[in-house]
Amino acid sequence: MSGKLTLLYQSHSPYARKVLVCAHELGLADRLDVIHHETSPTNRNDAVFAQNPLGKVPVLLTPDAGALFDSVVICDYLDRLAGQGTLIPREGPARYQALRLQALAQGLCDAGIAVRWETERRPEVLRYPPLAEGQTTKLLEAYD
Ligand SMILES: N[C@@H](CCC(=O)N[C@@H](CS)C(=O)NCC(=O)O)C(=O)O
Repeated sequence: MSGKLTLLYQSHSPYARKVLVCAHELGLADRLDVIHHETSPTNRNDAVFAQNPLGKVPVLLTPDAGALFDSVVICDYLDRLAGQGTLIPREGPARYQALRLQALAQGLCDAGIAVRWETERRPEVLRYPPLAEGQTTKLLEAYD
């Protein structure tokens, strides 16, 4: 499949970075137009919402499959585009090992962002320290 691929991206998004690493690992990075978009639940980005009703990046605009989100779907698309099942094996236990690792990475991203909201982004009076501690525990367990 040829044609342009546009990645709606945010440099501080671990999910968007994961997609870019995936593209580099698969030798597809040259095919991507990477466009930075600031977006957050408290900073609506209409251009992102136009492609993803969740208002989140990453989104990959493809010629054959429309606007793809989220990062798990995009990585699967890129892996198939590269042709070999290089990062996500097609069959057997190796497939589930890769998907489990990806789920762990997703969970690390989710917990990391939750910690950041509870420690930096949310106004101090609205923070709930036990939530930050619980999410930090998940990070530590997952990295171990
Ligand atoms: N599960 C999604 C998570 C994407 C996500 O949460 N992206 C954040 C940036 S780190 C975002 O765009 N947030 C904007 C919002 O929640 O409104 C994925 O794997 O792509």
